Amino acid sequence: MNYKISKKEIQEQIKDKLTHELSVEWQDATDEHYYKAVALIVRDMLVKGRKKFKDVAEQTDTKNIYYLCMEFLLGRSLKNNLFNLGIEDDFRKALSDLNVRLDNLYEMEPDAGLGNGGLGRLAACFLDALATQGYPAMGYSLRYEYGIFRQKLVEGWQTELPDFWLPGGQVWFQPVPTRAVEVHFDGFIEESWNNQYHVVNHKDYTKVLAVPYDLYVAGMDGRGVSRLRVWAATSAEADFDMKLFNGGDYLRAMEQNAMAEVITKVLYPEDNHPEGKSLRLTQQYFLVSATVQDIIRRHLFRYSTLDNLPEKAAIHLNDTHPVLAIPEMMRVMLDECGYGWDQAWSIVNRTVAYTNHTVMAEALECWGVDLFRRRLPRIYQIIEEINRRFCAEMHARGVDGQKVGRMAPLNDGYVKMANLAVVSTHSVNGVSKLHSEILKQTVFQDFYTEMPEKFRNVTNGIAYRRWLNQSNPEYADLITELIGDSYIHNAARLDRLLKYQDDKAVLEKMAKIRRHNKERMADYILKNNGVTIDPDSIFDVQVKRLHEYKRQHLNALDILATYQWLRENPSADFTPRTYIFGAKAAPGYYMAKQIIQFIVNLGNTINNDPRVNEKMKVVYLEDYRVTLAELLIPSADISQQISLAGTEASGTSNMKFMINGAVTLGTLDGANVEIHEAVGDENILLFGMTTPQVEQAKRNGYIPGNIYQNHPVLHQAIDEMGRGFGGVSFQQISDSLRNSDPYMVLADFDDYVRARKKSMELYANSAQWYRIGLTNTAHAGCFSADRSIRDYATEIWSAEPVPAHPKIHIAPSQK
Ligand code: 26Q
Repeated sequence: MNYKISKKEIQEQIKDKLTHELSVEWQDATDEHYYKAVALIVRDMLVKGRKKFKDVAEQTDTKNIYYLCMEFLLGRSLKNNLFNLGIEDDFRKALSDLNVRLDNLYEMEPDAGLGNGGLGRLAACFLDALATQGYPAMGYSLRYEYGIFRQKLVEGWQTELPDFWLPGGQVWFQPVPTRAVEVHFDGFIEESWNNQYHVVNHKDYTKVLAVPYDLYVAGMDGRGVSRLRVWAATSAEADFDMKLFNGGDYLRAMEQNAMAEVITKVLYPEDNHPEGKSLRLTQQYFLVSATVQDIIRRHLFRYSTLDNLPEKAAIHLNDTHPVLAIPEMMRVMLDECGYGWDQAWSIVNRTVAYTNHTVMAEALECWGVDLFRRRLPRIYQIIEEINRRFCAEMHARGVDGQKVGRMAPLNDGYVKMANLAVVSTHSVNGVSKLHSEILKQTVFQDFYTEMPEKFRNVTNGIAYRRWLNQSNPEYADLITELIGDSYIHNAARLDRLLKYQDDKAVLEKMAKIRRHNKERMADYILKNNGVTIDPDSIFDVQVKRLHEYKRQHLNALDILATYQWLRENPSADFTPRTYIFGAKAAPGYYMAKQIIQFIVNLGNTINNDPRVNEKMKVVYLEDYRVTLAELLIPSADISQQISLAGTEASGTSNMKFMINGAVTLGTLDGANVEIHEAVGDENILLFGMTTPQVEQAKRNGYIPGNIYQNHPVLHQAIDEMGRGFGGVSFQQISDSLRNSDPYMVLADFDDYVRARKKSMELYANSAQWYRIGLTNTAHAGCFSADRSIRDYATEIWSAEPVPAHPKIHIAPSQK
């Protein structure tokens, strides 16, 4: 597909959009107007590109991929689309003639923060890769009016502000009211028999209307375009409302509206910690019911039967959050399409696959049966039948009763979402090699013994064109200068960098670029934190959601111990270091919020202590989000990936840092294991227990108090933590470390300190440091989302991309 557009065309289009859609003349328009005008032009191009792509997909009868996820953490769209379509320079020049700077327009765009962290960002990266690889794909999600909250730190304490992103963000979304569908809740089920047909009647239900909004994501070179369809909830009772209005019952009419609209009002900000809230269940069913109806409508329109659904469509469940798609598909096939159970079940099973993103038992979703049955009576009945048949089959196979209970979708008064997912899908995968192995040995062990053929691994990947080319353009240019630009399509080619490992000139250029990126970051920090940092210091970065298992407090504890030591030895030899944190905590996660405040207050103390503050600085970045990650990651020297082994499913920022040439300081957890395999011992700083060692230590009876008693450095640090900083005591964190230390911070402490010291030695020799960095970039190719998507396509979806198609000129003026 060719998206070439002349400067003159761009300028005409912009003026046209400004006048006709934004009601402002170009001479009077602000950057915000220009941003919206450009976004609308790009959107038009994408809509046309998608149409062409869809036409080719249909002509070639290519399988469709449907990716269901409660979260898509998109960040900004404008730069990504201009870059992928290869028209960024054209727009830059056209705007410059109008005295407008494209880079200023980028800043006008709010992040679409429709996700919490890793899982939602992965979904966004996959849309890019699906398009680039040429798979016709749709993501399905919800149009939250408020995305992930904006974090404000008040005296170190996290407070949450609403993220009303729609005013600047909605230009990317095209409403499609003709495709709205109804979703039904509550009520009761009436069953009867009519000529041997089982008739199911859902009575007295509450109707909610799901209205789709579509956003398009261009793949590299615009070969393919992915569509993300998000559903907004609104009252389905328009005429009923009118009756109420006319009858004077204004308030009741408004109330009904508000009740419907609350469903897609806000993203739940808890990750890895589900709570059984009724509204969350409502959101989940709302997503899957609208989505399943949409998929089935599309399929029937084209094929007039669902018999061939598994050949023509793959439906992917990103975690258990959309798992109710399974009973919903069964409902539509049984109650509305006249299928019998066995045939419907076979179709569903062969169409749907599931990815797990967590190993922690407490993060597995389950719903109390009472709530579930009341809200979703028909879906509950279907789950009961799935459960009955599954248990019968297992009993018939001679499986032990207790084991059947552990695997059952319904057990102990709960709907077990992960069990429902494994029972009902043809494929279950983890997101890194280690994680996929752990799944088979722990949470899904029973299933693995009964149905080993379902289990796979697909290691996560990143949209590296965003994370390398767009966010670190100078480094990307250097790479292109050295090895050409084929790596932009084929990340594996990055390995051609290896031959420059010992090229002093190249390593010096790399150092210069890093230094430049660090200066940019230092400017941001001065402006936002009021802290001056030294761009020559080591930038040691830990950014991710705040969770005890991710062990930000291990990092902080070492900073405190280092501070104590430097305070006593102010003239000691110490390479200056800037410790950078960024993390949001779930609003109700009290311990996590205390850890944030501990880091902030400790940082203030250190930054203001003249004995040490030439050597160490601690910066807590407020409101860490996609756009801030894009600024920060290219400036990092060290990537902290320090979760307790066996707890982080994969991690994906580890891959983003790596491709930008940072050195991983991490445990053998998640995808760090594969990063280590890729780069070798010399190019990573590993520390800490391995997963089997963690298990062994737990079996031996881990007693953190013993370590505390016998370790003067830790003892002193934990005691000072308890006494507090900035007038706040952090007794609860210090008590937890001494008494239970569930994530074994104390056990891994010494080795962490050792690895961090080693990083200082390596950094001292610049050529050595950048040699490691370049080697990391060279081996990062296997962590591209393109590769992940090809793995999904071949191993799970049995899907082929659309064949390369003829180049077709589309210009926005050719309407
Ligand atoms: C569930 C029910 C109710 C409310 C919230 C949730 C919920 C929401 C988000 C549960 C979990 C999440 C997000 C999980 C997540 O981001 N997991 C991360 O997924 C990444 C992509 O695979 C991995 O790299 C990370 O290791 C994993 O932690």
